[in-house]
Amino acid sequence: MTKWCTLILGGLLVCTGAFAQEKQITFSPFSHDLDNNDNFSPDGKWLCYDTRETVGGGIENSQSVNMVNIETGKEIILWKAPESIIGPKGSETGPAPGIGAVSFNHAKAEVVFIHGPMLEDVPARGPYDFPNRTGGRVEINKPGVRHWVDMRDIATDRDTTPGAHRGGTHRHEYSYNGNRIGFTYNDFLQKEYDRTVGYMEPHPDAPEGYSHYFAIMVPVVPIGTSKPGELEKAWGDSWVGRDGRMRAFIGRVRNADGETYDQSLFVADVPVGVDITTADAGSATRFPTPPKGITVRRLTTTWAGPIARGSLDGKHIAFYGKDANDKMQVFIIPSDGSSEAVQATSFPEGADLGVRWHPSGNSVVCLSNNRVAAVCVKQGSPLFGKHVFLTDQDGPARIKPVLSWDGKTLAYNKQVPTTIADGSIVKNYAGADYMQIFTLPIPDENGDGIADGIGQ
Ligand SMILES: [Ca+2]
Repeated sequence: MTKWCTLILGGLLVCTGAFAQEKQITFSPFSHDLDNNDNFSPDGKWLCYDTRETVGGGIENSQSVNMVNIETGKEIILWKAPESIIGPKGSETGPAPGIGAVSFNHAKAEVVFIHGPMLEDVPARGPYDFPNRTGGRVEINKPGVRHWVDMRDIATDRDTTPGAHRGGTHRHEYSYNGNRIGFTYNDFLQKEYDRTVGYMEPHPDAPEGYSHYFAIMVPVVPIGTSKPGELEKAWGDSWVGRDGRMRAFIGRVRNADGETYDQSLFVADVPVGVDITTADAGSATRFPTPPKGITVRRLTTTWAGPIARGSLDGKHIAFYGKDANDKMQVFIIPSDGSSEAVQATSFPEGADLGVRWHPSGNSVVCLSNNRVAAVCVKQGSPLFGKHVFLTDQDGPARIKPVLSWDGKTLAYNKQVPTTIADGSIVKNYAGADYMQIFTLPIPDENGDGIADGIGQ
């Protein structure tokens, strides 16, 4: 790779590669938020996103989930609620419904996303809130036809409907084979419990009108009541491997002293044959329990967070830990716990959120100091832990990176000036630039999943 070195003020010699040109994909006057999810369609031609931060803050004011063709720039609204209430979270009447955090199913032409209460349900359910949202699903060939994924049932005079939940599911993520959806969960009936991790499956016994049967995956105890080794909170979860058998997560766990806590990396094992209907859906006084056959393993004993990501081959988990200088870096650990975690990045400014695996399992992409980096994490390679920056560090923050399933294209968000037909620049509800989507080819001439320039 050609390298250019520039003498800048202060006498530092800065060497940068010849970066591939980043390409702006969206230009329309609203926000396009990738949310660092499974945003690429299986064929790599489309990116799904939500429109939060257009008319109000957060997912609660996102009015639609859309997709854009990365070659033509054509944008399609997949689902938009007929009516919305816009405003800050916390009022009695709104906001609602709140639609966002969308992900593609790799195995079927559909997307899944967070859906808060429809306006007609707000008087009974209340407005959008963490424990007041479920999954919506749209087939991409039938935009505007929304299916409900999971049932919410908050009755207190009887047991919760089997296969339903009593709160909120979010960060829905299909397993690669499409058989399961993992998610983070907040209970509404028993708020003494913190969030935990669950999964759902299409099932003939799923509640009527809903496609999936719900269960929690990770047992937790009420906040402040844990004994040593018990979990009070599970989050930051992601599938490891292709078939939904392992889910990595960050757990808040009570230490041996019975008083302090750790926050570490865990894995839940969910064998393919687990019968999800053996889960207890709970009641107003009984917290849901996982189906029989799920086990939870602790993988690390030092700080980990706020998210873990599993490799597609199921062999490794990438997560954030702290380096010797207390900076957040990306670490890699075998998913079977056969050896200790190894620090993969050593960025002076630390690694920022958004780590994603290359499908080869040989590298990850992450952010540091407003640059996107590709980092070799191939086991046994002399390049392990070495990186190449794919972008410079100029301009608005690059955030929420995602990789296509063939590993050839990177996409991410930047807030940039948006111009409309009369030449004027338009801003969002808060006077800020709209979020737009950019792509960048991953330079990898020999196709081994290790970006050109690493180690040079
Ligand atoms: Ca290569």
